[in-house]
Amino acid sequence: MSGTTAVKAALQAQRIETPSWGFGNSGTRFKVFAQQGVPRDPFEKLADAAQVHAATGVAPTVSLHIPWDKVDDYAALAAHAADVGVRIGMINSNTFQDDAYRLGSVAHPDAAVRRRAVDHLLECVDIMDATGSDSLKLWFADGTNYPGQDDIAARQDRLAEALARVYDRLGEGQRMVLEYKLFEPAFYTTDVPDWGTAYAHCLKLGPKAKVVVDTGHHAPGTNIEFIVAILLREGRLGAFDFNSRFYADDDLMVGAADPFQLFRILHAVRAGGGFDPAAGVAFMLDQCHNIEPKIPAMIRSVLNVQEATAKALLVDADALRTAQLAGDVLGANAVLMDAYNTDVRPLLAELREEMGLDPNPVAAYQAGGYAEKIVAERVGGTQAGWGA
Ligand code: LRH
Ligand code: MN
Ligand code: MN
Repeated sequence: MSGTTAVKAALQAQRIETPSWGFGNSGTRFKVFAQQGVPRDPFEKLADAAQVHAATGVAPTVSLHIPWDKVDDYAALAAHAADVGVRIGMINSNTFQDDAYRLGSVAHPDAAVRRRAVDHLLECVDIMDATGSDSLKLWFADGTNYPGQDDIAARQDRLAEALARVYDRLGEGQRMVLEYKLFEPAFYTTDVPDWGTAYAHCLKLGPKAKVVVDTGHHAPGTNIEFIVAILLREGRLGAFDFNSRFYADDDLMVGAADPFQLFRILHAVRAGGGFDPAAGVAFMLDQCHNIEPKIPAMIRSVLNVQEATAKALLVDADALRTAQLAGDVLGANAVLMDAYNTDVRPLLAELREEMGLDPNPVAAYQAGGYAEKIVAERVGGTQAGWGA
């Protein structure tokens, strides 16, 4: 295989998962701007996600968030997904929006609240069974706001106990991925604030527990590619939640704030063998589009990941190794920058034509008439998440 053929094959094999909540209305705590034509239920969210897949050819799965995507019949939801041309991806749990969780969920000091949270997580595994999803994504808003509010280590014990209960419930071919976040909504301590804490819990649980790297969940200046390299080396990188980070957890289009960082992260993925499907790394978007139209923004995000992936795949690995081993600092850096500075859009356009797709997915979507159709048909779309 020529170099270009191999790069195209890897790009065609990459899968980028879209989040159901990214298709609903979204905003900040100051204002949610309603848009016309947004989905009114999970079925319509899947239909919108199918548009992203139809335009890009690489987004065949959709993450659900429970209870935002609660339905009576999950098998029917999975069947609908298949009908419109997608599949159910990860099941995201939600232990942060009930009044009961004021002091936390699985790390709450009251055993009754912890039980309620664990019951929800077990219900999410039932939903995995019903939809054919293979992954449970766990993010906990648990933490404290004030020094002395609770015992830091005791909260870790409670968290570990809950995780073990859910881990034991996982069936054949199912796994859990644990997401960390530095702060928010808790401001003093967060119970899973960083990759080290997530990794320590996963290590104790067993091989079906992996870490999720949400690119918006770090302190400014954190070297995310280093984290990626370490987790891949340990076989514990489960997934990415991609989004941009201008200031904190912005959840805007991936690659918008810092496309070079996205390239560096994906270069670390490639260097660690993370593009090999056997590595089991899921590439997901975790975004909410506040002011821009949802479906084209999601398509743009998929393209941003693809473009950064293409650049990472174009890094001349042999030349890089030679320069590294020779201690050629500038030469090694130049190999990386040559790949980053390559315009990969013609290559991706060519690949899409080979896949029978329009070379310009955003334009193809806009010309297709779907946006006008949903504006005409849908009245009263739902909010992405909080308050839905
Ligand atoms: C938390 C988070 C997590 C949630 C999603 C809606 O900030 O990144 O992944 O499930 O946002
Ligand atoms: Mn996330
Ligand atoms: Mn987040």
